[in-house]
Amino acid sequence: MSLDGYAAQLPDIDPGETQEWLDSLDAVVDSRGKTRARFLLSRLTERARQTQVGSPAEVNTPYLNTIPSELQPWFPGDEKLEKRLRAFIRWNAAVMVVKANRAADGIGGHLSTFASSAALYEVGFNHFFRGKEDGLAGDHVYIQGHAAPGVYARAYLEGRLDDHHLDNFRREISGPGGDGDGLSSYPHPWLMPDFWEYPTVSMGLGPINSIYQARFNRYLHNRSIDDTAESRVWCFVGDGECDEPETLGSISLAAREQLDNLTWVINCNLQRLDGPVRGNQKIIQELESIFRGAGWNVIKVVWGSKWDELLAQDVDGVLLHKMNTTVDGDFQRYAVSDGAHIREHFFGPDPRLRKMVEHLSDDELRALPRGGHDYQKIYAAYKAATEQRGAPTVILAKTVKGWTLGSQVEGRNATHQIKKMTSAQLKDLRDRLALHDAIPDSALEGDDPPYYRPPVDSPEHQYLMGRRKALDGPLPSRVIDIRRPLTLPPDDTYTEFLGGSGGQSVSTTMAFTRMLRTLCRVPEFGPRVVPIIPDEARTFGMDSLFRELKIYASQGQKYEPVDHDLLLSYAEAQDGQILEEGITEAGGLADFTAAGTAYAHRGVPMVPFFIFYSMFGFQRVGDLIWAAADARAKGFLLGATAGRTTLAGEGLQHQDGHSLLLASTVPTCQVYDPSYAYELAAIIEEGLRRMYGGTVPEGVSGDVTGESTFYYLTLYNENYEMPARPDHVTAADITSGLYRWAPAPAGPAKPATILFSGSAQGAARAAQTELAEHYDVAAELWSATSYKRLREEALAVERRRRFHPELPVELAPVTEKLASTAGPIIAVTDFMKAIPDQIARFVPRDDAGVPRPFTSLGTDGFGRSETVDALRHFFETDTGHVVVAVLSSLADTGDLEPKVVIDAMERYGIDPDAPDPSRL
Ligand SMILES: Cc1ncc(C[n+]2csc(CCOP(=O)(O)OP(=O)(O)O)c2C)c(N)n1
Ligand SMILES: [Mg+2]
Repeated sequence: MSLDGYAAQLPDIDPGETQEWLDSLDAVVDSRGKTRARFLLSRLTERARQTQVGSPAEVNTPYLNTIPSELQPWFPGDEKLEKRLRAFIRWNAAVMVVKANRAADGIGGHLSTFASSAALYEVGFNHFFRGKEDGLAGDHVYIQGHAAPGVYARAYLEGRLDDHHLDNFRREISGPGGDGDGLSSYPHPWLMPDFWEYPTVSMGLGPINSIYQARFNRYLHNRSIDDTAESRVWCFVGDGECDEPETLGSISLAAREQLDNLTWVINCNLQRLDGPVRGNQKIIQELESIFRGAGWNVIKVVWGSKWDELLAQDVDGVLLHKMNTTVDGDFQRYAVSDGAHIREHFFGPDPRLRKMVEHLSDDELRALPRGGHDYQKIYAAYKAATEQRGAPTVILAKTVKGWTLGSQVEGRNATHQIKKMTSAQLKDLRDRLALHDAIPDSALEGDDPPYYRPPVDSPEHQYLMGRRKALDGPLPSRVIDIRRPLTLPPDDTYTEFLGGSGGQSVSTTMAFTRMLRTLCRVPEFGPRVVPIIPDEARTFGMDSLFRELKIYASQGQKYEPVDHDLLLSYAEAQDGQILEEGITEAGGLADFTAAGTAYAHRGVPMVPFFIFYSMFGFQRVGDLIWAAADARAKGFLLGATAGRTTLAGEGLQHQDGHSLLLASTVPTCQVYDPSYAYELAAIIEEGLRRMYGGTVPEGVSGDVTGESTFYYLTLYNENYEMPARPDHVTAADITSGLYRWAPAPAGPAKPATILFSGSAQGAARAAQTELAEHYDVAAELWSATSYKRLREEALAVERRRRFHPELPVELAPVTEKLASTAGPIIAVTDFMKAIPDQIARFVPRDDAGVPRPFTSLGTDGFGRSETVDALRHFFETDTGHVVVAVLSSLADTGDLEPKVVIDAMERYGIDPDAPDPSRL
């Protein structure tokens, strides 16, 4: 039994009256049946809503269209022309995929996703989606990745793409024309930077990004940075895609933030890649309850107009009952069945239903369309969505996967991956689309089916272009029009970090917090900084920023915070600057993407700094980071509490020794592991200039505002005195990835070179002293801020030499730098050995032409809960291990007696037979 706490706990002030109501209901159920009872109840709740009785929302409604036909608005378009345009687009989308696969077998492409959603997109393109030609940012439209052929087909009709582009679908490098002018398989701004804006093909990422984009638009508006009132965010989602946790994971935020600037269109074709999405249930009903429960406005578009007539006759509720009780697996079956089967199995069992469709032929029965193919129903839903206030809207549109592509494709379980069509199938498609005049039989006889584009002076073309002109130009279109330029901070902003911490012990995280505050205070530039913090500000010691910068809260702070009397109280404000996302790294990354692409998507460069637990960044939301790179996002990602041994006590799932490696896999990510505050300042200063400064170096992918790149920096929580920037060191030395930090001490005879990064600086420096004091070794110290950069530059040199043997020998920067050092090279890091190993191939050779010994000390293996000292000893990266590594290398080359190494191990308590930490 389920209890309603409300009715059970409040006193009944008139039990007699209550009983009368209950008796009436019982009487209706007995005499008129349950359908009638349900009908009356639903009328009562509707009335209660109208009179604002405040009855709780139901999570499900019957399996019907939300907007009844009598409330459908007049359709303002030219129905005939739109239908014809849809037919052209459908045709070209199919032909480009078919042709691509005839020309290059296995090149892939998708026919059936767009075939099911053509009307959903086209109603948007003809009536709703706003472009940018009025000088504003327009709408943000997230297109389902697999629907790309349909979007190319429309751009072709608009004259934005030509035959050779379509012929080069999925041939981005060579293509038949060999001009590299191909079309990317899916929406990739990186590869088609004038066209695509939102990379969506990794399922679930488009949906979550669209929510945070809508919220970020509100943030910009509330902070008086950009007027976003006219921009709507549209996101097209697959019904199968809803299984990804990212898709539904943040929908409550959209309702909580009252994002009525957000519309989702879920294409419920009931199928995903392998088969039905919910064969045994109904995906539309399931999604309805989830979205209603989360506070969204839900509009179901289930049935096409022809069903309205049948429903009007449904006095016994038998049709509704059948609709409600038929599962999706059966609906899919009906989509592939002939009229006789539908008559027999859907309408057949109940004589009242059978009678209802007596007047319809088998063909008419089969042609009863689903709502998602009915432009009038779609128009009504989109209009209602744009007029909705106070909540986001989701449109659940029922379609057939592969619609119009013929019986061998439509609704088949294999439909998602069908990419070939025979000439006969294409002929059927041509007939179905009534394109005989445009595509004659003769054109389909050979192996090269034609595209079709109506002439420029045709009514179709004029209409198509006229609609887009009225809606401010074509879409998707990635145009960078900087409407509000960014002024970079003056050079002296960073001076305070050059002098060191003056005897005080601080961490790089503390230094960064101070830097962030300084940057936020810079006039003009400051408001463009977007600090993003998941629920960890206190962990990072950044809670001091709450009061000064305030946490963004669209509705302000309606309560008095518990710590209101403290200097550092929890302060929320409508124009707050900090995005405090709670425990969602995915949400923080979606913020980062929205802010980091605002230069392109809104013409307003914004500078996100997203600081997270380094373990929960690339590892946890790596795919969102990959998509941010594809979207050409800019900004700074900061992995705090970095290092496998710098975070005491936390253990295996917290101690990060590999995010630098993961970060190095992202082509546009600049990866740095600084040890000192002045290094951090140099990297941030250079980063701002590279990303947001005016000119882009030749050969680098960028735009008018700077390079399309972003930074990943590690921040540690270990406190030590921040040294001043050594006099001989320039900012360029620091950002180059490697520079000599301290020369070898005078006196000792044997040379060695130690490279350190991040918090490993302590062990390296102590080792230098130990080596000089006890072992007659003079080690010089180098700070390695970015092994990724060193490796990339070395690879570029290697490649140049491979292809240009005629040029004089050129050394990689890292090789050249290390050539000025002597002795064995030992690199120590709080990350995996693979990080320094990135340069192992590029160490210089000695006078005899033999590569100098190179040893990486790092933290391979799972973390442990322990003290920092114990961890560093365990992972073999502490002072003693650095000393032993140097000595052992010297012994290897015969410069030292092995006994010295054994003595040193004893001195530093190293057990030569200790188990290997990377294997435990
Ligand atoms: C994260 C992720 N996993 C798997 C895929 C591979 N994939 C591409 S399309 C598809 C099925 C899509 O089904 P649905 O979301 O219902 O879209 P439809 O094509 O039916 O509109 C799958 C599994 C992907 N693109 N992204
Ligand atoms: Mg689907």
